[in-house]
Amino acid sequence: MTSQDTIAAIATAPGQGGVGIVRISGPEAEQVLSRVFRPAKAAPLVSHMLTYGHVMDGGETVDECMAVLMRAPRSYTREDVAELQLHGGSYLCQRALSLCLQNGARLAEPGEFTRRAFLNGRIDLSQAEAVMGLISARGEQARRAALKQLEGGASSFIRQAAEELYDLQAGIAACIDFPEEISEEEAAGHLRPRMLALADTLDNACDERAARIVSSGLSVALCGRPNVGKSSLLNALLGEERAIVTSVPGTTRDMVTGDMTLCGSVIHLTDTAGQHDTDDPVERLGVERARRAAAQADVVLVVLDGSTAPTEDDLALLTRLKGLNVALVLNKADLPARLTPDAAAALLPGAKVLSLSARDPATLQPLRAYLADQAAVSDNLTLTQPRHLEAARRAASHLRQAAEADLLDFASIDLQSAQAALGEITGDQVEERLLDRIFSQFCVGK
Ligand SMILES: Nc1nc2c(ncn2[C@@H]2O[C@H](COP(=O)(O)OP(=O)(O)OP(=O)(O)O)[C@@H](O)[C@H]2O)c(=O)[nH]1
Ligand SMILES: [Mg+2]
Repeated sequence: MTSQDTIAAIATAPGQGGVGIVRISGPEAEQVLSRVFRPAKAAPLVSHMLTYGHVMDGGETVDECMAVLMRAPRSYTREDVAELQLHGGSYLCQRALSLCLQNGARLAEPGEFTRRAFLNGRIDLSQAEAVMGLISARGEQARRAALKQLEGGASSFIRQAAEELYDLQAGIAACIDFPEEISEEEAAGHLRPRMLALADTLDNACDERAARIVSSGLSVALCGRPNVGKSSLLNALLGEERAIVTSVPGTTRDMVTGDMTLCGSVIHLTDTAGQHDTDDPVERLGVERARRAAAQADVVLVVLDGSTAPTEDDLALLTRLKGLNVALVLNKADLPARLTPDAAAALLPGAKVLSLSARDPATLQPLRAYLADQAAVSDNLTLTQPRHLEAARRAASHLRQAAEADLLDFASIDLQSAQAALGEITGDQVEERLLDRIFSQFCVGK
């Protein structure tokens, strides 16, 4: 696979739409376009200008369309790029694509246009990944983070760190090459604090929780003993009858999930089976799943029935959840209270207590505000992709090893490893296999 060949793919999503776009990129893009597109007025195409005409299969008109040619290097891939803007039907797009393939292009791999943009130096690897981040963003928070990355936020941070690393490596090389000018102790005394400071800077940029929330949303588990109103609360938050609600304890056996967006953040809700001591084998499986969901959640909402006194099952559950990020939801506030917010707060000191009724949507606002607050992450987040965090942590760990090395020779090897880890983020040092893995996650046509 080389950029010597010309690739084509449908760039718009499958299904019917106002327009459907077939994109072509490579040295033959203009020729392929000229073979399948006939402009309404016979005149040469002007780069970056839309031209009205028809897609032709020999003498047969296939569709009326607009075409645009974007000559290199002012294009997405930095190659010649041509696009056909057709009527947005799946069959039409397929037919136009087939024509391009019969006329000199080959079908693009997933992400191949963006891969070419990266290989041709228009964007670095972290920016290429941000393109997919933007496409898959489900809320404002993810969109903002991906755009920042696309604009080079992560790249410039990593490049600055890489510059400091080069300086450190140069310092060590000077000491090894000119031992009479600077002693090893002197150099180490001077360079080690800088290695540790850089390791701290990298570690501080790695906020795994925030990064996970940006990419997958805040995961929230609704837990509690049977019949307290967990499923009712899920439905009330989602505004739809997602889970079955009955007055029979043990109604929910499996997990029921649903997503909502609050202040631009995606909140991933999981309703779980009521947790209590039971011999019923099906319920027990449900309870096990509920416990797993709680352990994996960013926030556990323990639902309590405010119209009854706390039971053994409530207390056992609160004990089991110690150490997790728990908030107490006192449900059924429309009924006479048997458990006050103060009494609930005493059950789990320090936990947030929210009183509401799943039957009255107007009472849910404080819970929504609480969840939005839990999902909020700093706008200054630099690294948000798990792959970048892992590489930055690895670089920091090599820097710490370098700072501890007895001999500068060894430190130098650790610094090279740190440099390689940072290079994986921007794609300066990257194996073909890693590129294959990253771009295979892209959609075809991007
Ligand atoms: N009065 C009142 N009843 C409620 C409220 N929320 C839920 N209920 C009732 O409580 C009963 C149990 O509700 P569910 O939502 O099924 O409870 P659950 O916690 O999911 O129960 P399991 O699935 O069995 O664990 C149903 O009869 C609901 O209508 C509320 O805020 N006020
Ligand atoms: Mg339920």
